[in-house]
Amino acid sequence: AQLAAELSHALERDELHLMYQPVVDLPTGRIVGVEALVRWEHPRDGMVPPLHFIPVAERTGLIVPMGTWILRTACRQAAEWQERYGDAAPDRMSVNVSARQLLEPTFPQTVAAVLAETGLDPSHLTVEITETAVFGGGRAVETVAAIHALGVSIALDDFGTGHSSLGLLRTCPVDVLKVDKSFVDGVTGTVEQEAIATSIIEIAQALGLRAIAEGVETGAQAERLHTLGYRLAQGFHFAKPLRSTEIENLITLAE
Ligand code: G
Ligand code: G
Ligand code: MN
Ligand code: NA
Repeated sequence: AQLAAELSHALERDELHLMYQPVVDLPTGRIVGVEALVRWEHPRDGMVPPLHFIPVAERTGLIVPMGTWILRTACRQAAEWQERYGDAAPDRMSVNVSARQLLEPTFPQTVAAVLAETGLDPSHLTVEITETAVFGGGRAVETVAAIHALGVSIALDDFGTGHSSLGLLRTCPVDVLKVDKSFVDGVTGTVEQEAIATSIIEIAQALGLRAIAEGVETGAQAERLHTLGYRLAQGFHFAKPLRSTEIENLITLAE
């Protein structure tokens, strides 16, 4: 209850900020995208991890205004990078959206308003949803379809760990599969474990979807994923979530 009360002031007191984790093109090593990840710097307790406060924000409904702030901040940052660096800027900004936000029928209008306000072209935005978020109700799928219709990409986060992975690919417009770290860990494990990562890239290729391998921690995993046909990857091996200025240093270095 204490946390919920303090969290409700965090937005207005400017205690939240975003970090950005690079998504890397395996063949070239180029940063082709970033995923925005929210952080709460509590005035007394220091950094509170999202795994602690996102569930609280979901329960209280605070995730709705907080999610809009996250979306606006990420889109503003992406628009600024596009303007400043052009083709050298990461092509895509990925934003996590929780189940609770998808239950708001007005959410697609919020996305449209944020794109208009920030001037970000929808082709530069990806919204990450989980399988579980869209599994619950038909309404969430309609909401996702409306966002997709704006020209925004839809990514299925933690792919393979939820409830209805494969059926969902038929009913919900999806552009990107984010392959869960548990399967990425398997590529340097047994033949059976590797077979899952292989099957997922085959599904992605057959359906014309992009696949991003998540949680890549070693060079051996990165090489193996590339050999299996993966093109995009994210993880501590390449970069942890970074401050915007650190991303800018990387862009300038690569230019
Ligand atoms: O860095 P990591 O500790 O950032 O994130 C932990 C969890 O919190 C992940 O499941 C991630 O998807 C979620 N998360 C991080 N940032 C956001 C955000 O901006 N919105 C939502 N809904 N979830 C987030
Ligand atoms: O659920 P989602 O995929 O949005 O969560 C992203 C989370 O994964 C964040 O907490 C982020 O900090 C974390 N993360 C990113 N790369 C790695 C990695 O290589 N290893 C581990 N253990 N976590 C990672
Ligand atoms: Mn994510
Ligand atoms: Na994920």
